[in-house]
Amino acid sequence: MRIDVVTLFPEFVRQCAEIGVVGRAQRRGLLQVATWNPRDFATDAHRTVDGRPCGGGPGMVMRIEPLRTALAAMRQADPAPAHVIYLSPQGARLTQGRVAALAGMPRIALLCGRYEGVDERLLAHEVDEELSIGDYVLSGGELAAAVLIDAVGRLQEGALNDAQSATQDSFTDGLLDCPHYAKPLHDPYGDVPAVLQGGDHAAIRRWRLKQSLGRTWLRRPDLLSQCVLDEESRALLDEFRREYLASRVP
Ligand code: 4FV
Repeated sequence: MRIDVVTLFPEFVRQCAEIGVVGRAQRRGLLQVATWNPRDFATDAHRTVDGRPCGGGPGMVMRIEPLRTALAAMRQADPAPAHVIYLSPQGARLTQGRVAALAGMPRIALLCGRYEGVDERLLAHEVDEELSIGDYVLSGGELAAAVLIDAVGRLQEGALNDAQSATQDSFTDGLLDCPHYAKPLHDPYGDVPAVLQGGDHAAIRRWRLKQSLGRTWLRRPDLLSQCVLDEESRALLDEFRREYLASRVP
């Protein structure tokens, strides 16, 4: 997969994509991240990329021309069509489902805003999709782009040493993840649950599913309402709820 990033801070984005699983995915040739700095495509002496907002108001706005030229250069560099994404609070919320869909594309391009944002005409003519990583305001789209590169990069076939870990991710089945433990089995902070020490993999699978269901019910009931639970899951959730409510009776 190829990811092109249009950003005023290319070194930051490249560094984010060189660490951990994503960095390894790049070294394994599973992922290629390229950056394009609009300032390199500004034609005036001061290499201006921003302008005062038309109609007045605070801050600055990213101008059309350097971005249009940078996007044209990006397309020129590789014939593969790019699905262009603008990261902004006005976008649809990024979900694991959308991440999985994007991870299957051969090429995406991420447009990182700065200042108050980007001239709307550029967005209307060049952007296929607008995505938000959350309802808060960042000083730039680079962190959101790094989030997307990481989420998509780790799903590239062969990126995770144990492909299974992607299938057992949070949200993959719409539920929050179960608790995780490592040795020591006994510690002042508590013991590892006995079921995880018993080697009964069927019981371990049920325990983990029950914990995921219970946590989702407690912490993200909005997610649970979007899930279609099978008979086993309904029974395990009922079991969790009964035990939880019983544990809270003084
Ligand atoms: C953002 C978000 C975000 C808005 C103005 C960049 C900033 C500045 N991007 N999810 N939340 N972007 O806050 O994606 O240009």
